[in-house]
Amino acid sequence: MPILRDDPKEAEIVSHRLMLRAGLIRQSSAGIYSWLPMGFRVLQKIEQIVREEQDRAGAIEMLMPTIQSADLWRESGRYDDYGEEMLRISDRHERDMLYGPTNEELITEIFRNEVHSYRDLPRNLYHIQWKFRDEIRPRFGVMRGREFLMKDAYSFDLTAEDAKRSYNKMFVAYLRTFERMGLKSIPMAADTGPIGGDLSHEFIILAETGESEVFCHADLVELTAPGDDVDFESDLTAIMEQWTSKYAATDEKHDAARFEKEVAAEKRLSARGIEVGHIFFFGTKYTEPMKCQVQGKEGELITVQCGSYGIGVSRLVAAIIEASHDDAGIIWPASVAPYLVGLINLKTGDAETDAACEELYGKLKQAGIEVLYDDTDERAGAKFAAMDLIGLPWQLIVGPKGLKQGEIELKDRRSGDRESLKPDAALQRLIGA
Ligand code: 5CA
Repeated sequence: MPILRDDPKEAEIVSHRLMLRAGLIRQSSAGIYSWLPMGFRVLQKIEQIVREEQDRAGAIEMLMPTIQSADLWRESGRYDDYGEEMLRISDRHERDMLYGPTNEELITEIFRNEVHSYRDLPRNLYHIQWKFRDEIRPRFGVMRGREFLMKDAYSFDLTAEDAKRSYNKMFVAYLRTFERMGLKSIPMAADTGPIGGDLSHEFIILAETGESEVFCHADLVELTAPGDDVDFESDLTAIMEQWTSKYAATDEKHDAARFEKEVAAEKRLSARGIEVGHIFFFGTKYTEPMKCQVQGKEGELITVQCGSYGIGVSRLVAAIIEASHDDAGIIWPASVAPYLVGLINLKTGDAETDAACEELYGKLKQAGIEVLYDDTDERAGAKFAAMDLIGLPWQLIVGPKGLKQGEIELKDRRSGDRESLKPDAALQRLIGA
């Protein structure tokens, strides 16, 4: 947990600064990072929320490799189109390979080889895997990296109408996913770029440091995501209507005249945002050239209708920090915090304090609560600063003075409120948190 006292010079935005200072990441080369233990824990928490919501929506997890064969990309026509962002590699036999920037071709190949009947559709397959894009300007740490972790899902349907249903499921799953991480995401009509198709939404977190310029109706900020009782097999059009009938567009799709006509002046929100997810419906863009077909009821051949759905898993670590921090450091929402509690021993080496801490540590672990124990020899001030910087939701502060009264302190990182409690009462509070 290498903590930096001073702001690193290379970091331009607060999340990058705090990720370096709190010891979450270290740069290995431009736009490529190592995840240190604390950062890795957060990355895994985020990944798990993404996984649970994909599974809930009916998508099935798998894993595809990072290295792909260029031949597949020649089939779809994207090998030349993708340009310099693609990292091209040749192996010892001088075969052209590449580090995957996305997986439409590879999943389409798997699908066409393994699935032959209409009975196997619809199907949505996803993986959580590292991607590489040789960005011209990697910047802001993991916000725009060259190597980054993405969840990408791919849906396969018989008709465009069915495909729209698959699209809606992912749309709703995304609203829930980001809300569980304490983020307010707004879906916005978006450009499709090199992925293609004509129906697409970006999921945007409003933040001053965001790279995208966005325009939307202010009421969208007030909406809450569907609850965990949402039935993904039911008709989701009412939810879609609620979230897409009001104006919301990214810079590339923005139409100033329409914005002014559809949105009253006091409701016009123009802001900056971070793109944490992007979903696409592109029909047969890949299945047509790659001849991915299944047999229909009458034995006829049907070209499969597809969409793809991405979430920037590593980018989310930075996005959450942009949305949740103060002058002292990060404030993790409990759902993604590396640990729920930080236990601070104010006088390491003092037998009574050590014993009280050890006992609390044991009981917390036994109750299944993730706890980080600071038993270093640092002075109290440094321990408080470090604990605030790394931003665990709760702090338990144990020192000889309090113990004389039989009490310890419980601090809420977000509000800063501190309360003196008997150790057992503090434990109960955390078990209920
Ligand atoms: N194949 C589609 C969907 S699976 C796709 O690749 N979409 S994407 O290009 O929009 O990327 C999906 C998500 O990955 C983005 O919304 C963004 O959150 C994240 N992302 C894209 N590029 C980067 C990058 N350079 N650094 C960090 N995250 C990125």
